[in-house]
Amino acid sequence: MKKDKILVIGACGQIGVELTLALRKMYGDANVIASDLREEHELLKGSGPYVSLDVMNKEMLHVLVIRHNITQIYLLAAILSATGEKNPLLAWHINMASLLNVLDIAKEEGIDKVYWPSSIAVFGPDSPKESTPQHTIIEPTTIYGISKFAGERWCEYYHNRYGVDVRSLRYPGLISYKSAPGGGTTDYAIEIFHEALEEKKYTCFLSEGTYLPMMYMPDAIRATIELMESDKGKIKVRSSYNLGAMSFSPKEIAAEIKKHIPEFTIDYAPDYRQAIANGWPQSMDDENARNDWGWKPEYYLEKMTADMLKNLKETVK
Ligand code: NAD
Ligand code: AKB
Repeated sequence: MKKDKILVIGACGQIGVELTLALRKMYGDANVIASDLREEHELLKGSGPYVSLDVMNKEMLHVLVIRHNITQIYLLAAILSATGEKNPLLAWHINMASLLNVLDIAKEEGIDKVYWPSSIAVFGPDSPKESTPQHTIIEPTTIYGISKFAGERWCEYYHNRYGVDVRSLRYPGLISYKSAPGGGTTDYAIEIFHEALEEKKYTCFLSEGTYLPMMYMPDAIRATIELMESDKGKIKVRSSYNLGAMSFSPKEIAAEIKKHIPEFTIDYAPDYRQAIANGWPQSMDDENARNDWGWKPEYYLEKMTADMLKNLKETVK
């Protein structure tokens, strides 16, 4: 078992639950402290220590880090794209202050490693849409994307200026069955499975031809851990790595689900999230991640759909 003490902030969210459980397997239950504003998630209960924490409270966070001799911090608390557009100033405030609190404490306390996710949302309408490169025009138009891009610059700055070993991935839309998504534009790709099983029909808030980069949660958890476990010298990108797996449209995922549930139907009623999706890439070029630390996805549309339906059916039973 590895000797480290890890703090996961935002542990009750879509990624946090699964990442915390994966880290507990690797580092030992007692060595991974889950924390969140919300009540402890059902799947985390009994699996290890849980602390109620508002990451905006820097003093409290600092005390927690010192008291538990924390050596690694995973910061997952954030306001996502769709929710962010409803209250842009709040989204900016939370997304930036949470990161700066963590980076600054990491610098002060000599934390070994920090993980903070960015997103495909850093790209904007003028970025290339297909196989969007690591380095290209980055002019995000959502407050979420703007905060992620600024966050990337801060990560690189803290690494270059203070030597903080902070690592980051630009996740695509993440698809999972264990924990619910938290207010994103890509959430349709999770809702569609629940509605297909429960109602046999789904009204999608994006139009049928909206292609977006997506990833199945097991791949995202593995990518995160592989990045964090890589030798320092292999990490050449200190802002955030492009990360890719699959790209599909609502029409394509509906057709894939129909192979398993023939009576399933879909219709479309695009709302304000369509404009957000229109500004994002359709697929990602993740060559840097592949070359630097060996990234390779395992799930594409067909395999992910079969696995989602199998697991959701078991959960509903
Ligand atoms: P989520 O909304 O599901 O979870 C975030 C968690 O943070 C929630 O449990 C929430 O209660 C907690 N939180 C919010 N404010 C807090 C505060 N002040 N103090 C402590 N906890 C607080 O989000 P997620 O989908 O798990 O995303 C985690 C990270 O990954 C975010 O930075 C997000 O931008 C990024 N990301 C997610 C996706 C995706 O598809 N899920 C894609 C790209 C990037
Ligand atoms: C969102 O839709 O906001 C997230 C993301 C791609 O960052 N899923």
